[in-house]
Amino acid sequence: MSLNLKIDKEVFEWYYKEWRRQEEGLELIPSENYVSLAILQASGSILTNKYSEGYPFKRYYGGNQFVDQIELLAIERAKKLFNMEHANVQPHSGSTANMAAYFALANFKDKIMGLNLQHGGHLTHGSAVNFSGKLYTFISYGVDLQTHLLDYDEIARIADKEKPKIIVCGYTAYPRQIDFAKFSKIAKECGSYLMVDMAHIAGLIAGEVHPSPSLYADVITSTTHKTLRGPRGAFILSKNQYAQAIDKAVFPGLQGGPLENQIMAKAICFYEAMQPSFKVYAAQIVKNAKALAKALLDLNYDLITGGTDTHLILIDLRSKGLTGKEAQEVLDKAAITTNKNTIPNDPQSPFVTSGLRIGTPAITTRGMKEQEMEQIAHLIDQALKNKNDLVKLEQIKEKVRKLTAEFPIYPNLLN
Ligand code: DSN
Repeated sequence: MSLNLKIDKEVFEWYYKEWRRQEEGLELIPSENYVSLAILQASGSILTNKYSEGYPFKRYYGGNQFVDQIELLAIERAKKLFNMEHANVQPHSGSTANMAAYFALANFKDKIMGLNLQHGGHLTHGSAVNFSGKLYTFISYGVDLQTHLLDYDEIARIADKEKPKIIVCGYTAYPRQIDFAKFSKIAKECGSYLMVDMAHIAGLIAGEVHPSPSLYADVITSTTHKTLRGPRGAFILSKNQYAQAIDKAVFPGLQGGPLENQIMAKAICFYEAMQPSFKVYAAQIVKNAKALAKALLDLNYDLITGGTDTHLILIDLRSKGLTGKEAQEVLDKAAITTNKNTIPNDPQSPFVTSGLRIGTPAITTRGMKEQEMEQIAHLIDQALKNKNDLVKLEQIKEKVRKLTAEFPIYPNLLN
């Protein structure tokens, strides 16, 4: 693979640098991960050559007899892994998956309820600048401003008043478990569909360290590339009664040809997530996140909700006199990759923010454990305390390089 990539020298030069960045840096963005070599190869496989508009055995192109079998494997594995009746594995992204779910369950302008973006919701959960906020009437719920936890009584009160067509739960910056049974009760009482966007926690659910929404959700959407450690892409699960509407919404409603190379990689991702070793991985993600949270608390960092039950930690930087943007930029200089994030009722703009979102899926894939989490908390702290000292930041980067060298990911990829 590497030799052929070298044919385009300009691209290869940047690709080489990106490989080194991934290999030598600490990846703490909670929505990123490192896929297996099998998944990497499936993504770059000959299936990228094939047009397969339609669904297995109902295609608009010939020559799909083998691709059909691969897509079917992905579908069957997704259903089994998450214990749902129907799966559509074609969505290219989480946003498309959410769009398809809305298309299937609601009409334009209908009311949909989702968590406020500033409190940890996603752009597609009703942001005014996103299709969701433009096409539907979104009603936001927030977290409790003291505890930063979901307030189920308040959510029930809003749902009862607004009677939304869909209630969406599942978030991008919420560090605690979600009580799907409570959401289901609220949705049932006001005649709403319950949609769970489990993108962030899909791997934790597959690994049985977060409760599953399968008994409660009408529709579940997810990406494959976060804690689930699969290729970039998405899928939708549902009860059988919504299968046809979901499939129609994805194709021909929103997409044309599915990316069968990515679908093959999704099939492998689901296979990997069914192995006993994945349960060990998922459990370690949470153990690492708890250890990292504790080490940060010991260093006097304020954490939203005071800690984590998941893969994700949201640091409130206000007491440190830093914005999220500053912290992200300083840590980048030390080869520690994080992302700025709003905190509930953030006084800063979404581009600046007062929060920093970090997580453990990628470093856990590298094999790091609790002991390394303590080291990482100190590296973060040292970097932030020396934000203007380029020599110090370079020294911290060297420490990061030494640490990551002990836990290689794709050491021979470009040989
Ligand atoms: N952009 C994703 C995240 O980083 O959480 C959500 O889609």
